[in-house]
Amino acid sequence: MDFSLLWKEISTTVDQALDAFLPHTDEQLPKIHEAMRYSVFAGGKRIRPLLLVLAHNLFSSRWARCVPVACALELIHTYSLIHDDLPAMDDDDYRRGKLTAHKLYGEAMAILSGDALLTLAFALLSGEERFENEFYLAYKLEVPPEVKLQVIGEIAAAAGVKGMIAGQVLDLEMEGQIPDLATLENINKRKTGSLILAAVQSGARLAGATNAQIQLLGNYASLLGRGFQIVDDLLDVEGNEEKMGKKKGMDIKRNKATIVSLYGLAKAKELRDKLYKDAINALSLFEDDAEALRNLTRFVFYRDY
Ligand code: GRG
Repeated sequence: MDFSLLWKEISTTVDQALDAFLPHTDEQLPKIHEAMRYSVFAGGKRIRPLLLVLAHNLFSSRWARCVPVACALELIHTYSLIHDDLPAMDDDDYRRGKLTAHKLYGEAMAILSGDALLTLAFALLSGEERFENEFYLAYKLEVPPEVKLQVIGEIAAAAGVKGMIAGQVLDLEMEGQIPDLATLENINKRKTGSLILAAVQSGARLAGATNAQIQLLGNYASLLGRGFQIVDDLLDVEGNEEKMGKKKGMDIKRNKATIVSLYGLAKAKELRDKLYKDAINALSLFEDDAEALRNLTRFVFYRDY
């Protein structure tokens, strides 16, 4: 199948499932429900769900069972962006061309909607019974309980204080300082890389991959995570403002150290190109089965938004 059609199919299914799992605005507490929905449907690229499904598809084509996990990853990602945009963190007014959650709903509601998305993600992963709706039944996470528990644990660790939160804390603590490359790579690995790694490894695990195969894919995902962040840094200098839905130059304005500010544009691009080649090589074992994942890898490394 053509890659863009496959992307569309996966993201449409994930969006329909998210719509089914998120509380509706006509239920109690309409304001927070509206805020949660606003951020989840604000135009994200759905890269993490896509990674999960494509890693799964290397071993099995029954990707329907990935849907609850794909939704959980997107909910966690969305929560992290809502909190990252808050005045206490990056203090951004716009994301994806739209007002950020706290600008529209106020700071307290934005914090709570992020908290609610994070907890909803784990309710969804656990298969809590109120999700016995049409979507949950169609896309049930039918894997052995020990696999399910392992996936939940890995995603929790990736989002937690040794993963994404650690990265954010280290990032905040570095403000106004110039880190060396190893420090910066460590921040990026945790802040951006951990959820990407969890997406790829969970996808493989759900499909019944062996530990050795999951480890191998982990090498690929780590390279992808590093590349993802370098490209994010490059986009801040030369991305497409209209497509990104935000202004360039924010890292420079905030005096934020990035791979680009440390090494300059040319060296950052050299590193991106090297990581891209390494990531593609890391997939060679999977031959033709990894074609879709190669397409996504190319998009991540050379995207303009
Ligand atoms: C607040 C706990 C907490 C963590 C925040 C992820 C993060 C940590 C901060 C976001 C800062 C940032 C822009 C990091 C760069 C990598 C990244 C996550 C970019 C956005 O991801 P995309 O491009 O976003 O997948 P879309 O908009 O497509 O969903």
